[in-house]
Amino acid sequence: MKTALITGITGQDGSYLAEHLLTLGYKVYGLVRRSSGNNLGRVSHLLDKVEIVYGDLQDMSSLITAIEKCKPDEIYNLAAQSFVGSSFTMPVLTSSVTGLGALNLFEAARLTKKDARIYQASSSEMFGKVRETPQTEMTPFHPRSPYGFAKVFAHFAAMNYRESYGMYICSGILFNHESPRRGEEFVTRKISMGVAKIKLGLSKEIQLGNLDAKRDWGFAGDYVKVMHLMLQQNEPEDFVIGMGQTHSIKEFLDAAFAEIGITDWAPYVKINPDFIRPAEVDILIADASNARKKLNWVPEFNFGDLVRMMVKSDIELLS
Ligand code: NDP
Ligand code: GDR
Repeated sequence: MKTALITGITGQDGSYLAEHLLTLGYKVYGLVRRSSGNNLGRVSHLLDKVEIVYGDLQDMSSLITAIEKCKPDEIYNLAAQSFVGSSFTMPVLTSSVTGLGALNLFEAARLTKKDARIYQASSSEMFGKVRETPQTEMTPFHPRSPYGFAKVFAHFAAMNYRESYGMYICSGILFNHESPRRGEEFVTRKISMGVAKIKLGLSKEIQLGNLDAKRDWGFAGDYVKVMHLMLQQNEPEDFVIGMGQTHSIKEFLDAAFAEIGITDWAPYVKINPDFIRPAEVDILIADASNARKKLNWVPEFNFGDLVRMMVKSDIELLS
């Protein structure tokens, strides 16, 4: 039986990845940080199947202790301050957790379990002000937020630990992926939740920022499968993962409101300048042909399926 340690198990991806690895017969440990409230909501249904170890990416000794305890064959580093908007208000914390935190983990693994295979959650936000379209593994980075530059730091740290110490570390450069478990501050969930509230008469409007930005959106449940595949190759390699289709926020609104029979959503959407960022990533679109070819990765859910799933789930949740 293989053993995996997931940092960020309480997040969107962590919960889906834990389910996937349990299905594959893994012993799963999850690193959880201390909270004054309950941060185990997304994994509450798994608590009798996974083992929780307490620690924080900012505290290297807690990572060493966790790795010594779990002796993982595979480590999935999903923990991060992952919200781009908040990274502008908390740039130092974001850099410390999302950037230096990853380095703490690589160093802890090097010192205690150098042969563990490591997945690093890199991001399409590293492409930022894109130098070419679509983006591949070779596209240069130009991050546009503290979150973006923290992820670039972690990405290059991963590459250097691979090259300097021969460690098996892969970075998945994942484009946006969403689900009914997405945090409510992200635009897709904000819209699916807002549309559900409007449908149920609980709210009259959704307040948003820039509606012209375009993203390559997929389903998180599909994307966690590729994280596992990346760690099963003969040689470690970084991969771009996305659907290869881009849609604007306006198109997401079209599809989400269509689910409740509204074709003209303009009366329900207000622009609030508070949600406009100091710098924007205008358009992202992935060329994931390398992953499709080498990892045989085929996502099940398309953009329409995703929007439908999220709106339906929020209507059920609020009903
Ligand atoms: P979430 O924000 O849903 O989850 C983040 C996780 O990190 C949570 O479990 C959170 O714990 C944990 N965490 C935050 N700070 C710390 C810390 N200091 N120490 C330990 N754990 C911490 O993110 P997602 O699941 O959406 O994303 C997973 C990873 O993939 C992240 O690294 C993200 O940046 C990256 N990524 C995500 C993409 C996406 O579209 N979803 C695309 C590309 C990359 P708590 O529950 O206590 O807050
Ligand atoms: P993103 O996701 O920044 O791409 O990062 P988010 O959903 O926050 O924003 C996507 C786009 O929507 C625009 N937008 C708004 N965004 C939010 N959150 N709220 C709004 O009201 C709003 N109005 C318009 C944004 O300006 C942006 O252009 C996500 C995170 O999961 C990262 O961790 C991950 O690395 C990247 O995806 C890939």
